[in-house]
Amino acid sequence: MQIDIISLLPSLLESPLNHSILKRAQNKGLVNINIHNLRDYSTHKQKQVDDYQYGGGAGMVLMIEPIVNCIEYLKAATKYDDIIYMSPDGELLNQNISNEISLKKNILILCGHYKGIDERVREHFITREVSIGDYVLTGGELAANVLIDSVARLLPGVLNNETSALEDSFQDNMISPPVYTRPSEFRGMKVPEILLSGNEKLIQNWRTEQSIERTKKRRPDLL
Ligand code: 6GU
Repeated sequence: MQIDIISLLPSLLESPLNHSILKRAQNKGLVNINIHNLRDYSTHKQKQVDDYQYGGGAGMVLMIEPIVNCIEYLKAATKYDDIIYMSPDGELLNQNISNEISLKKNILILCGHYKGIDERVREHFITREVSIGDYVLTGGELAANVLIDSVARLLPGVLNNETSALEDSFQDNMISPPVYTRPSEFRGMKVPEILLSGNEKLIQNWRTEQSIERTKKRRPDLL
C-alpha cells in the first residue's frame, strides 16, 4: 500500500511512523509512506499557504492553489483510490472504515490547519472525509497518524501473528477479553484459574463469555 500525506507540519507526523510496527512495516516494503510539505507547493514569494476568509471572521483558511498544485503533482505519478481530508466534521473513524481503507492500493491524506481549507478543495478533489472523534484538534496530523496506524496494522504481514488483528476489540463489534501474563499470582492477586488449565475449549468459551460481558457493560451500543 502507498500512503501519501500532505501536511504543513511534516515533523508532527514523523515520530509515530518511524517506530516499532509502522517502522518495520515500511522497512519490509509492506507500506510506503511519503510526507509532502504543502508549503513547497506555494507559488507565493513568502511561501504563503493561508489567507483570511471571505465574508470576514476569525481564523485563517488554507488556500486552494497550493493544495491543488500539490494534489495534481502527486496524481500525475500515482492513481489514488481515495483522497482523504482529515476533518472534525468528517465521518467518524471506526474499525469498519479502517478495514475498508486497508484494502486500497494508494491513498492520499490531506491534513488541514487553522480554520479549515477552502471548500472548493473539498467539493472537487476530496473523495472522503474522516474524523477521529467529536473533539477538535489543532490540525489533522495527529488524526492522520491515528488513521494510518489503524490501517497499516491490518496489512498482511505487518503484525507477527497473522490472526492477531482479527481478534482485536471491535473487529467483530466486541470488546476483547482480559489478558494476563506471569506471574500467576502477584501480592495475592490471582490470574483466573481457567487460563492456567490448559483446556483450550474451556479457555475459548471463557474468553467469549468475558467478551460478551465486557461489551454489555462497557459498550452496550455495540451490541
Ligand atoms: Cl481529523 N482534525 C481535527 N483538526 N480535529 C479533529 C479531527 C480531525 N478528528 C477529531 N478532531
